[in-house]
Formats: sequence, C-alpha cells, structure tokens
Amino acid sequence: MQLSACFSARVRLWCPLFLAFALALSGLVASPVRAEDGYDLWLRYPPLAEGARRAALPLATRIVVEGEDDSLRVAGEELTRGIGGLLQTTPPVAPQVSAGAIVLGLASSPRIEALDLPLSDLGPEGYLIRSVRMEGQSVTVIAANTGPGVLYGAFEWLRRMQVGEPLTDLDVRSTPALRLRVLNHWDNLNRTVERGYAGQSIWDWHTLPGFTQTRYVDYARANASIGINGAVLNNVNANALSLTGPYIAKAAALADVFRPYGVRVYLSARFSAPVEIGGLPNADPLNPEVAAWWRAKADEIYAAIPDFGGFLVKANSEGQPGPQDYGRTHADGANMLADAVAPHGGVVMWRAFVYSAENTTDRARQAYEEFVPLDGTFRDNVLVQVKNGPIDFQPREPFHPLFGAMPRTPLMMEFQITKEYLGFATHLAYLGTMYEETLQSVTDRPVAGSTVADVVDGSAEGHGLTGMAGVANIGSDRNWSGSHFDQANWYVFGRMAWDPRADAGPIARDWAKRTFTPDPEFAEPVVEMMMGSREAVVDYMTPLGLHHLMATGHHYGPGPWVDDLARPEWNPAYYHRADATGIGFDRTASGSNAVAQYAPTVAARFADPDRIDERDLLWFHHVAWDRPMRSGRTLWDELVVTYGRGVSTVGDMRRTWAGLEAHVDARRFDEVSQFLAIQEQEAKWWRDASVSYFRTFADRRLPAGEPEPEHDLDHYRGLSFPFAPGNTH
Ligand code: BDP
Repeated sequence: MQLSACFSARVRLWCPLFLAFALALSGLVASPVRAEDGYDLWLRYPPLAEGARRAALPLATRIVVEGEDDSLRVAGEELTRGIGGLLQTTPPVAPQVSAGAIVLGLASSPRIEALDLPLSDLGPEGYLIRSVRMEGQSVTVIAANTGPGVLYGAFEWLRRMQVGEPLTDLDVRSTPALRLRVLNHWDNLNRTVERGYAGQSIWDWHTLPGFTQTRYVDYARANASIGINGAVLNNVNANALSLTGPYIAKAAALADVFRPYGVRVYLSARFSAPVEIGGLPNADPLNPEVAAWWRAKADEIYAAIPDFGGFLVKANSEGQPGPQDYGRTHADGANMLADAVAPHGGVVMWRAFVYSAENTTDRARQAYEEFVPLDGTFRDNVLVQVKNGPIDFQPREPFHPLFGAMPRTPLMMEFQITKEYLGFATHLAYLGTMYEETLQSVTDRPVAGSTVADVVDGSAEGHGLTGMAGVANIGSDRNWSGSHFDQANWYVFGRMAWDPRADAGPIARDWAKRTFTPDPEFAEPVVEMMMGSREAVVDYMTPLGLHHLMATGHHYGPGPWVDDLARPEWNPAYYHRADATGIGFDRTASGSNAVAQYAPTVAARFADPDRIDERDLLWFHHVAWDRPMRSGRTLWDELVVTYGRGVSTVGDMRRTWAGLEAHVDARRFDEVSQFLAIQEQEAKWWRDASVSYFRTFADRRLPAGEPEPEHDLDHYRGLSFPFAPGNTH
C-alpha cells in the first residue's frame, strides 16, 4: 500500500493502523515491547531500574573528550549511546568540566597531565578510571596512553553501570596480560565459513571496498568492548587470491572501519602464493626470488594498511603447502615471512597444528616432535600458535605438551570459539570453563608450578610478544553467533585474552546480566547452567578421556564405528581402540608414550591410572572394562552412567530455562528453548549410539536403571547427513 493511498476515502478505515505500523517500524513511536533479536550482543543499554537510574544520573552529567583522536571520539559516542539508553538522558559533549562529568583523555593532554595520575606503566592499551577533583569539580576520569586504552576504559565504565557495580569512588586500573588478542575467521572468499554455524561470512567481499556495512562497525565495537585487538580475516586454509591487489583493497577498507576501535587486520597467507599469484616456479623459502616476492607483497599490503598486523600461516598440515615441500623447516618458512613484515613492525603467527599423512606416529605426538627441535631458531617477530590440546579442539583435551617445552619461542594459545566438535550452535556449551581449565593447567615447565597461562603471557619465559587466538563463531546471522548463548563464548574469549588468569564464572555472570537482565533471579540460575554446560557435552559425547568420535567430515553426531578412512588418524576407531579387553588409547610407555612429552612430574601423574584424573583416563590408558573406578563402579558401568549424566544435565538445563520465561523477551526465550530441545534429543542420540556400539566390545549388561538405547546399532550407523553445516571442503 502506498502512503498516498491513505488519503483516498476508500481505504480510510485501514489507514490509522497502517500509519501506526509504519511509524513503529521507522522508530518514531516507541513500541510497547522491546523486540530483541540478539544483534545488540552484550552492548544492550535498556533503561536501568528507577533507583539505580536516579543514583547514576549525577555521575554522568556530561562527556568531556580531551583531544582529537578517533578512538576517543568513538569512546564518547559509546558513552552517549550507553548513557542515553541506561539513564534515558543525553549528556552534552562539551569541553568545560562540571560536577559529574566523565572526562576521557590521553596521558599527553595537559588537563590529564595536571592530575598527575599514575599512567606511565599502563602500557599502550591499559586504562585508569578514577573519581577525582578536576578544576574544583568531582568528575570521573578515564585515561590511558592511547586512544584504544581510553575506549577500553569507557567500555569498562559502561559494563559497571550495566551490571550494577558501584560508580563512585572509583580507582580502577587494568592492563591486558597479552599483546595480541585476535580472532581467527575461517572465512572463505565465497562467503562460506569453515566450521561456521552462524550463516555466511560477515565479510561481503563482493561489495567491499566500495560498501562498508554498519555491521562492520558493530563488529569492531563488540571486539573493543572485550579487548580484542586483531582479526585474521580469512581461512587458514587460505586462498592465495586474498593477497592480490583487489583483495588487499577490500581488507584495507575493513581496516579503516576497525582502526578507531583498536582492531588490526591480519591475513592468512597461503605459502604457495608466489607460485599461484606471483608466477614464480616455486615457493621455496630459501629461494631469494621467493623471499623478494614476499617482501614486495608485504610492502604492497602496508602501503594500503599501514597498521597491518601480519600473517597467520597453516603450513604442511592437512594438505596445505609449506616449506617442507622443499625440504625446509617450519622455521625457514616462518622466518622468511617474518623478514618480509619486520620492517613494518608486523608479526607472523605460525601454526603448530601439524600432522602428516606419511607419519605413523601417534598424532598427539607429532607437533611436539616437529617443533621442539626448532626452539630458538625463529625470528623475534614469530609466534608459534598452538591449539589448546594435542589433537584438535575436542570437548576435553589435556593441555598441549608444547606449552612450556619451547622456552625460547613465544607460544600463542589457539582456542576454538566456534563449536566444531561441541555440537555446533544448537548445543549450549559455555566454553569459559574449558579455557579456564587449559590456562590454569600446571605444566611444571619451565619451572615447577608454572601454568599454561604463565607460558602464554610470557611471564614464565620472559617473552614480551604474547598472544591468544580464538577461531571465531561469527557469521551473517542476525544474532552473530548462530545462537544467543554462543555469544558468551566470543565474550569470554576476549575477557580471558585480556586476563588469562580470570575465572569463567564471574565472566559468565557479567555476560548474562549484560545480555539479558541484571536481575539475580535470572542471572544466578543461568550462570549455574552455563558453568555445567560444557561438562555435559563431554559427558554425552566423549566421557572419561575419549576423543574424536564424531562422524566423518562435518563432525556432526556420533561415528565411533568409523574405521575405513584413508588415513588412520581420521578414524574414530584409531582414538578409542575398543576391543574385547577394554577401551582407550595407551599413550604410556607401553603404548605411544606421548605422555613422555610432558614435564616428568606431570607425565608421572598422567601415566599412572591410579593418580590421573579420571576425566583424562582413556586419553592416556587402555583400560579393562571391569577396572574399578573411584565411584566403585566398573569402567563399563561408569561409562554408561556418565553418558546418561550428560543427557540428564541437558534435561535440567531445559527445566532451568523454562522457569526463566518471565525474565526474557519472547523471541530470545523461544529460540533458546528450541535449541535446548534439539540438544536434548541429540545428547540422547550420542548416548544411545555410543552405548550401542561400545557394548559390542564390552559384552556386558547396562547398569541397573540405565535405559536401553532407543534403536539398534544399525540404525545409528545408517544415519547420514550430507548437508550438515560447517564443512567447506
Ligand atoms: C580442524 C578442522 C579443519 C581445520 C583444522 C585447522 O576440522 O576444518 O582446517 O582444524 O585447524 O579442527 O587447521
């Protein structure tokens, strides 16, 4: 219907309705129900409860921005937006200081200098928030040495207001423990996303660089709000075209959008690019022509993106090209690229996720064997990027033995945020507990008591170049991450990259309050549900140290029976090794001896079935079905009971969520409810299929009270999902 039609008598009756609808859509009149679709993430600024609002109003009377700086400008904009929503008022942005002003400033600005605040040891990204007297007035100062530092401080001030923490008598200082806090997007140029469950790639390469969506700004805002300062735009299984002129221009357009938010752009580099797009006969890193090609390429990129971060490289892994194609080492390859970016201040993040088709060694051992001998041979601007565990982003893995074993090389942590092996977006699994478990693991290397966090933050080995990468779960879906609760994994990744010693619980609470409501009647049960959620997935998919039992390719659903794939280590049967005597992978001295790659104290614990935490038992041991467990049950009974516990925990999660309807807007409530229902069905599928399969070896009854699987094994083996998402090969 055309608006002009409203003026004709024939449709007069319908017009008031139509106009109201049109006005509501255009935002001119307030809608009685605040529709929520998850787009705002944790940066929602709904009005505070009246008491809190009144108390906060005198603390946000105006915004003073001290200095010309794009990051300061966007910090001011974010405060305006946040205060506008939370306090329902628009504070003026003005240069004069008055009571209740929020003063944003750089250490170098005269007004901030005059306060003589302790800013010098905040580094480039730390911030200070303090309630002070300035020019005779009580104000809140948010100060830092750089614009992004101030922006981080502004977000922290808003966080406090959102969750109801005090805003008076502030004296807050925070500096990031890690230098590189980077998302790895496994996004392809055709907008598919490897292991992505949130729609298409958010990068619309086709319309870049001419068109930059506001979503790119909101992406950068979200990252800045949790301290993420880098984004690798393209898949580690890289296409060389991303290094050609047109794609550099597209990346540059994104870099321009991200810059005020302190987010730098990086690219995954395909090692064979000199051949594919450079016309050279080979990509041998010791060939001077190849090195010159990369230097020229780096110069070209830096001309377009002066603050380009550097390259991420997956080489000689899963069929990707690399220096070993020419008989060279990972260090030869990494150093050649490092020399190309070094004049511009760039870094190379060289992945240690390698395993080879020809190598029959236990896959869990291979990265250590390849990389430890190279310790000390990498250039200063190289980080070796190591996945949290030695296999591949499983629901649970012991920490990677490389942590602590390469003291002369900065090791960067690589976590997965997207949930390839954790049920995709439909399964609610808060990964904060997994990140915490890995980071707080004791390596006892380089010194007794060292933890993974001590290695990653450089303190144990004296490295200044440090970092953490997270494989992003972001896509074109309206809610960014495919599910509302998966936003929490992006959030906790950023927070733990800032502070790898942080605990997962308080971060979950913060997220729940900001994303839904600060009401503890909502937040407390939700936090409890989140905190147990990843363990539930471990229980119903891979209990007691089992791993890599997912179906082939897409990794959707159970496939423990698969044993006919070309490479042994692609087969679940390779990992569980079930037979008539028992189950599990013997990685002790009587087996692959992967355990020897850990510090002797840690190895001794892992190697002893009586001392190891039972959650890791079958990772390291082949165990008899009747072995008594700490519960008093046999291993077989314990296995079945643990699968069942996973399923029943999901049932509890559904009930918890169902009881929270009054606190959540209808759309998000319903979407989460539907996903939890899918999760419960799939948890049961995992349990039933796994129990049906493993009982063919165990040849034992189910423990009393444990239900028979719904179908026979052939049913589960016959299920096929050729179009399950996430697999782009
Ligand atoms: C595995 C994924 C695969 C990735 C690979 C990697 O299945 O798609 O390419 O990791 O990290 O988890 O390179």
